[in-house]
Amino acid sequence: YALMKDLEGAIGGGQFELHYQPIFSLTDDRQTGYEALLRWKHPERGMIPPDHFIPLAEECGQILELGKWVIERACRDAATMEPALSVAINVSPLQLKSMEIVDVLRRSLERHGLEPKRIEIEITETAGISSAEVIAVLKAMRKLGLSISVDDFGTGYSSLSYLTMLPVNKLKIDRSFVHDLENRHECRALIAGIVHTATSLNLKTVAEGVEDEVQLNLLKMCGCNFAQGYHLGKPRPLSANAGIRHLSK
Ligand code: G
Ligand code: G
Ligand code: MN
Ligand code: NA
Repeated sequence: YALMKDLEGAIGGGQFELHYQPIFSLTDDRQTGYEALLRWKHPERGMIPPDHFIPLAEECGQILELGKWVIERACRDAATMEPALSVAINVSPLQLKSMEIVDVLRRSLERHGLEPKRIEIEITETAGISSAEVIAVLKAMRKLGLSISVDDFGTGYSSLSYLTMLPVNKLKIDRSFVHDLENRHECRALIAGIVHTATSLNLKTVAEGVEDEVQLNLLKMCGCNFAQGYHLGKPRPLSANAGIRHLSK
């Protein structure tokens, strides 16, 4: 695996960057923050998407180093944004196995004078998610004042019992459900069900992958709280994002 070898020098070589995709409140159409999305600018192969290199980084253990870089850079960038905006950081399940990530987060927040509520942590539903180690790490993050979201909700782990054990704040509804919202009655029922479940558990919902106005309006009808997607804003480098945006009516 040539790519796996290239990963080793890529952090030091400044080959990674974060792009930011805006997230909006569906209650008042105001932007509430961004999701930070990692990009690898490979010197020979050009832009490599995270779906390709995150699994490699997880396999060779580099994900811990890379994950620290992402946290530090996202906090640095968040400190330059409007104080009303928060930044959501994706973390690999492997980063949640040790308390070290909590220290990394605490130090980055302090270094950049950032209020903890400005940072959200996105975790994915995986088999190990309700292990004692992971629960302890997530609780420590919450104690720091960070918010926790479950990414790709509805596609992963089959048992929902973890929701009663994990200290989470938000569910991010996977874009596959949003994609079929217009054509498939079942998807609308599913999203309404997720929103209902979230509300009963005192959680907020974020819809991902919103690609048109029809989807946006259906999501509002379902009572979804937040949304992101190409229709609302594509992931862009920090320099391209300025100020708080509103959805134009
Ligand atoms: O950026 P893109 O839309 O291609 O993202 C593809 C996948 O890569 C998503 O599932 C996203 O959660 C994941 N991803 C993006 N940035 C990061 C990151 O910084 N860390 C981890 N662990 N995953 C990321
Ligand atoms: O799994 P996660 O939610 O972290 O994945 C985010 C991924 O979704 C990124 O790769 C991002 O580029 C992609 N994405 C963001 N908005 C849209 C959208 O409207 N449509 C599609 N197909 N992908 C999107
Ligand atoms: Mn995500
Ligand atoms: Na997702």
